[in-house]
Amino acid sequence: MSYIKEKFKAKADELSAEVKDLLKNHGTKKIDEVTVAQAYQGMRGITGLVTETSLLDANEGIRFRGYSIPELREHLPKAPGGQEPLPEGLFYLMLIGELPTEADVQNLSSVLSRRSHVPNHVFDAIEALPVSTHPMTMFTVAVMALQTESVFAKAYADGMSKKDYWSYMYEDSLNLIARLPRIAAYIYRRKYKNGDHIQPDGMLDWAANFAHMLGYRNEDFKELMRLYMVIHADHEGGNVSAHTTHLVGSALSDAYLSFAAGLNGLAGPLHGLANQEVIKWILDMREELGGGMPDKAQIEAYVKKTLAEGKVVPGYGHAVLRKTDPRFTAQMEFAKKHLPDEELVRIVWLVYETVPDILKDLGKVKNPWPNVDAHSGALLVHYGLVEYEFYTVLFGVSRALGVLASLCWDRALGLSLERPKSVTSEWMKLFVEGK
Ligand code: CMX
Repeated sequence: MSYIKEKFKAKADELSAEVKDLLKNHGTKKIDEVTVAQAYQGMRGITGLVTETSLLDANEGIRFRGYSIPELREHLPKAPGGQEPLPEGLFYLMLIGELPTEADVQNLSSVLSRRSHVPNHVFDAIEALPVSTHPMTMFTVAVMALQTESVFAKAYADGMSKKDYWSYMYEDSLNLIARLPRIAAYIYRRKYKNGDHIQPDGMLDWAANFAHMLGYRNEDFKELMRLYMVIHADHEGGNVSAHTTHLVGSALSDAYLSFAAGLNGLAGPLHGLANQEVIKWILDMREELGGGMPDKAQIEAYVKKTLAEGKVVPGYGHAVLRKTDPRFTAQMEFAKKHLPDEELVRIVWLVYETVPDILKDLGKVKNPWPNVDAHSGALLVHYGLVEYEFYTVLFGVSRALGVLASLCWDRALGLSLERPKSVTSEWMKLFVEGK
């Protein structure tokens, strides 16, 4: 067994014993109550899930095992000559619960590189779809095609013991993370670059190799991919992609089935697809205003028009956050350092100065501040990745790190099949009448 796997097992055994105690001694303690509104309105604010990898504070934003995004940018190992954290390091942190050393990260990078082979039938499955298919659909189909490689599913069919679930889930998770950049890059090159594919470079780290296979050689773009893969990886357990992966995994579906389900949630416009919606919205605005840099009054008028048409302003608002998303701020800092004069970036910043006040004035929007999706498109366009329909695939590759680390924990802790109770509106009416 690899030392990282051994370390995970030791940590999991320790926490499993503590959870057993918690359940034995405090299992009946209430941690929350549920209102009628919460049952109808997306279960907002109900504490009802356990996720080890990260925790979201409404004002401070996300913390991965206690570390904020600025802290991760400072403490996680970097590529030689680089300044952004390596996503392999974040995966290690989420899985093990401790900051990795440089050697841990290098080790994980080479483990992923060794496991990255994608069987041909996966590419055939992608090729079977029309080129016009949305890249997220191609991505999910490819992950489903890769399910043939699940060692968890095979071991389950062969009759594995409950105590081994974690081990096979760990193997599947690493294998899947290792293969995703190749699959995503294949989809990109097939759809937008006439099928002119680029072979992986085993000397590069996971994110830099992804940038390379997409066709971007620029060192700053590799840095952007490292940062992008870190900040999109996890956002505690209740968001649609994480919750779906966890829910489907609770049926003992393997990592491929569970992650593909999570990706389908990420593909929704209120979740991950918002990153393509934002840049589309900005480009449409610029075109409608005749091109060039709009001024604040023009942006204000365009935002009001969007709202009057009954649409949301993409990239703004959040179900849990109540302040500017630190993932937005991290991208803003990257842009200030690397591309401060990029017009699209300056538009993003001017939108940031304009939108919150308008949303506040509506009186119903709980969070008028930008989320992670408000900034990413402008950075990607700058480096030439203009095909915005592809952006949610990038989000998905990153999200795998968090949801698959969580899935390993789910099986290691022996979490149960998820099955909350639902009621009908008839039941609700009788309940409020006290019947
Ligand atoms: N523009 C316009 N109206 C908005 C809004 C926005 N950006 N954000 C919220 N509102 C509206 C809601 O549509 C809702 O209106 P109704 O009462 O008429 O239905 C009202 O304000 C209250 O909503 P809320 O409680 O503030 O927000 P929710 O928790 O229901 O929804 C979210 C959160 C993210 C879906 C919502 O803010 C939104 O639609 N934002 C735009 C899409 C987006 O950027 N999504 C990406 C989120 C991050 C991610 O997951 O990737």
